[in-house]
Amino acid sequence: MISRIDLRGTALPRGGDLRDLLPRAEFDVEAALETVRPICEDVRHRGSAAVIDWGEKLDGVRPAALRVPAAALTAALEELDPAVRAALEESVRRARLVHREQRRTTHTTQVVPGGTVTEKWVPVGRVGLYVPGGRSVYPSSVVMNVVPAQEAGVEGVAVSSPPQKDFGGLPHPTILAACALLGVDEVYAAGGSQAVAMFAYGTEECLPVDLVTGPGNIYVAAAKRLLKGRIGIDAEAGPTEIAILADATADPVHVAADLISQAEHDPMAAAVLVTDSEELAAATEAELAPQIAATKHVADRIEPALAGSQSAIVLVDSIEDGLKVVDAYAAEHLEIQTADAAAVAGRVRNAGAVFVGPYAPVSLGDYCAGSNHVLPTGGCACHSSGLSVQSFLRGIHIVDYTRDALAEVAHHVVTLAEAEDLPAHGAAVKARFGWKVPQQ
Ligand code: HSO
Ligand code: ZN
Repeated sequence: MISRIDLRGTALPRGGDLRDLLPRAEFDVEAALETVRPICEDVRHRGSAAVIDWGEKLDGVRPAALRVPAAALTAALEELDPAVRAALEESVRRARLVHREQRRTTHTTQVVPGGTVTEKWVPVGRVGLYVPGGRSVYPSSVVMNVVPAQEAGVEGVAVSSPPQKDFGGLPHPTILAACALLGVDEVYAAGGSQAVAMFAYGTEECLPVDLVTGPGNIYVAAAKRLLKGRIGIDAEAGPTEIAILADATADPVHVAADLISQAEHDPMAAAVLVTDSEELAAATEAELAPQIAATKHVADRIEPALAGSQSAIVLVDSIEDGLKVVDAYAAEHLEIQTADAAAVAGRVRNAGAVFVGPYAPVSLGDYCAGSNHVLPTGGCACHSSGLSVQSFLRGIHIVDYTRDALAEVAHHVVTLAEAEDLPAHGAAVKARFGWKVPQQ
């Protein structure tokens, strides 16, 4: 069911040419722009009423209220299964350990005596965190968005998740419980592009935010693209993907299980095994069928995901070549299941997150490793990072120079200004020294 791509026996092409040989999901955000544009415009003009109307139309339920009442949040936490609560608490505890260490400290560089540049890290004022609630409901994504925002010191944290038919038009109760657990009391029953527009433009009930983060479907990604600039965004998350770089020492039972685990998200999800071992490829193929037969979500997600052109077993001549392939692919999640996995992992340059060795499956990272699971997809890992405290901070340079320190460098500023044909720039310096360039 999963196809093979055989790259053995030839020199691998470089860069983009290699990437073109590899499987990848189609995720045409551009095409979805036309769908979301009128929705975003409607929210801009009609505010909360438009968000509610679009919720009714697209999520099939009219939210009773856009802002989730405090009592519903408290009730959801009280009614949460104690085992789920304990697991979420452990997930939060571990995520806080990791994200707390990502905080940046203010640093002052003395460039010259009397001339300093201080980089001050300031949290974004207000953020809107989007938590999907369509095919699946992910309270873990509440943790992965809220924890870095809180650790960064963001004061205004708002969460939005689609209204659910089965829960009277409120977001799913485990989403509400996770928000309550994390102390987030501003939660909206809005999904899709209307939620992103609500955050961007603000409505009667929701003040506009500065930054929107979180995964979502193609309409969420399209709304982020449309409204980027007015708001900051983290990334346009596409379907999830797992790549596994494995050699003959890998256990095919683990490899198959891990491929299936991410295929479980979405029929568009990508599962890619890169291996130099024909035996492992064959054993993994043999493992897939019985493992798939024993799980859920088979016909609607796992089978189409694995059979789709976005998934494959890629055969390479060596792990060395495998490294080139996984770097070209730049997976959201990359597992290294080889002999000396740590050394191989240390050489990876492009991946959202790397999982090392036999006991670090992606599912650990999805929930309880302490790492973040909001990661760059679609090859964006070659230029972007996953969500972190840094995503919620801005570094502001504070430039503080005395008269003497400015005088020392003034001639260089004037020279560069003249070289750029911007004499008024130079004049702004000369004005401070009787309209002359200070003598060195
Ligand atoms: N693997 C998904 C995150 C997730 N998995 C949530 C389970 N729940 C994208 O990183
Ligand atoms: Zn997952």
